[in-house]
Amino acid sequence: MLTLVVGLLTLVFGALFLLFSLPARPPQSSELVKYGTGMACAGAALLLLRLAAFVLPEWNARRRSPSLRMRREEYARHQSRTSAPNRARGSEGGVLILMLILVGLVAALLAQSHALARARAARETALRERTMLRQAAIEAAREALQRLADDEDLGVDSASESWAAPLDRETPLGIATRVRVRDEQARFDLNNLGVAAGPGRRSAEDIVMDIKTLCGDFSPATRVAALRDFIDPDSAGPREADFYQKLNPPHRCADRVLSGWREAMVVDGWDESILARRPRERIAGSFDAQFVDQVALIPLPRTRPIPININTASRETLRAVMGIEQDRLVDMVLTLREIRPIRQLDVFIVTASPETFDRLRPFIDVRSRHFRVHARAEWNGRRYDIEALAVRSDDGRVRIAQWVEDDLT
Ligand SMILES: [Ca+2]
Ligand SMILES: [Ca+2]
Repeated sequence: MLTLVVGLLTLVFGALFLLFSLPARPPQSSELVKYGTGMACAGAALLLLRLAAFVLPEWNARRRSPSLRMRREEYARHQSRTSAPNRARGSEGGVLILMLILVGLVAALLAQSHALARARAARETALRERTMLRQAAIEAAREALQRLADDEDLGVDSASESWAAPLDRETPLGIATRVRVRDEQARFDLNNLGVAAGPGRRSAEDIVMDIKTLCGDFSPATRVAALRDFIDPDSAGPREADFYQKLNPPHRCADRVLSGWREAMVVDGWDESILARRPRERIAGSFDAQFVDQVALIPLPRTRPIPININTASRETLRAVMGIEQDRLVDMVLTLREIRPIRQLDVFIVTASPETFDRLRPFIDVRSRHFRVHARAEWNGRRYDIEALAVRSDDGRVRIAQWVEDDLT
């Protein structure tokens, strides 16, 4: 009886496994087929064994000897009259409990295997989608970098050039990609604070103070000096290594160019609020510029300042770099570049004095070498972002100076 029940159950569960394997996907289905085939074979073997060991010999014996059959029947009747019912019931109860335990075990095994396979399939799907999104974002970024390299006029750069146009696409797989290329030299690079001003030249510190003033901060000197000390390689100043070592907890003074905004937030007097956009209506007039729109952080060491591009910089950045008092010069630049991008800096010598031109020369240019590429791929509510800092040399070759990937899924 036991072999019959166990054999039948194993066979049935083997068949169930095989049935489950039909709608399942490759890694899951092959495992289910493996389990199912094994169990079905074991069940069938058990039933065959029972057939060969008990059923066939009994059937043969009965067929050959009618007297034996009669004796068996008489014995069975006798057993049923005496203690047999109790024993049979006990044996049937044992088989039933065993059967239930077996059913439970197999069901648990089946459920666990199913859950594991589903979790694995979900992980694999997520990984596949992430790879697809990443590939699409890389492809989009690569196309933007190629457009930068293909710039036909490397002598001048303006916001109307093809590399500056937004690039929105959809891949054949339905992944939406968008790329934006930002001229990093349209803004003033705060890392210029690490370069000492030459004689007769405007200092980066004065420029950053003018930016802060245009943004409504009328007492920026201490904060700007702290940022300068943090970036410049020397240790002469009020906010150098000794100041940061005395803090609790102490931290290091960078004394080099900053690689990102997080580093700038360590500087005494600087925090996230400096990068937050202020409501325009709070300060009316010409002091409502947004600091975050005027500045950049190009994480490259330098011996000379990285200039702004006067063809792409905003009015506020132009005012800060040339000096708040240089409105005439700023207006002239804005008027000239409306007509066509400014190709030569000679125009400054005509409008401003040679001294003014000399003072500003390290901070102004008509072309750009540093670009920030933002590529995003989106599909099915998942997002993948790539941000790259591209540096274009004078011969048009583009190299990646910084590459950051952000999986926003
Ligand atoms: Ca160009
Ligand atoms: Ca320093």
